[in-house]
Amino acid sequence: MAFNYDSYLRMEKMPTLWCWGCGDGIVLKAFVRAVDSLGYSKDDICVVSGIGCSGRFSSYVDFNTIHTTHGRTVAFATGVKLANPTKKVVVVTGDGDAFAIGGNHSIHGARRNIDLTMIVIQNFIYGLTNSQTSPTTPQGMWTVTQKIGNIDPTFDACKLMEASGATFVARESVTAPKKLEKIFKAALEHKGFSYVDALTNCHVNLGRKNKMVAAMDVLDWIDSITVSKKKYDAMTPEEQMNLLPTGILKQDETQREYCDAYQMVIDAHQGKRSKITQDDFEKKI
Ligand SMILES: Cc1ncc(C[n+]2csc(CCOP(=O)(O)OP(=O)(O)O)c2C)c(N)n1
Repeated sequence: MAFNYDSYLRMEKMPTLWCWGCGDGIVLKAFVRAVDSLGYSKDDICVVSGIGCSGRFSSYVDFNTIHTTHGRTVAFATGVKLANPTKKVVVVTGDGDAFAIGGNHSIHGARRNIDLTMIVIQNFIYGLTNSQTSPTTPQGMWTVTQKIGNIDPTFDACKLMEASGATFVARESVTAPKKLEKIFKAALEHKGFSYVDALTNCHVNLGRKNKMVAAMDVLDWIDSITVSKKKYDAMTPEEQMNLLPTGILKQDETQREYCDAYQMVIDAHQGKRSKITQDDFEKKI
């Protein structure tokens, strides 16, 4: 039987504002399928999104949702999670939202290892506002702010999140929706900060001016710059250049989660402990 998406969507908001052929819808479907197969109730989930095409995600899904200000998703989500530690709090954001204006929040969310799932809808451009350079726009590509070609060095969001302390980091493309769904499931099940780079096409605002007019052209380009982690790891550094590994890139279940750590602060305020010392961090709760 065909999967019934309607019960997870706000049908009154349909059709979406996403362009025809935009991969954001594939991300949404993979996410909904992941939630469904994990058996979470809709009320278990809170989706926090920012501003951008990606930001519309929270309008379309029928979970608890917050559509926040540009770049502040992780900050809002941190508050929601600390106040509701039993809920699955999911950030859905764009590459500009997450790593330009919101870069600082993303770093510190990962550093704290707070139990959020952060999904970046990675289209390599500011989509909604029509093609400004984002931190992940490849060098040499046309953007409306760098019309002779982007000179800014290309930015690997997964490496940043790994280095910042995220305990689950993964990347997958909308060209492999089943794999994307599987990665969303693993990210949602992970306790701690999980980061997923969901690569997708913006043929209208990135592709059109970069000789990739159709959605399929951008998807082919994404396929040409991605390779499974297994193959990537077997390559020489020269071969790895300009390629992005896909799959689960990091998974560490041993680190203390931030809501658990915060419980010590609550305990102190309730008179159940007098202080927090380094020893308290030697062992995982
Ligand atoms: C404080 C603030 N600065 C700038 C903007 C304008 N703005 C809205 S969306 C956006 C970029 C969105 O790009 P990205 O996060 O990559 O998301 P996409 O639209 O590609 O999904 C910008 C700069 C804003 N709304 N608020």
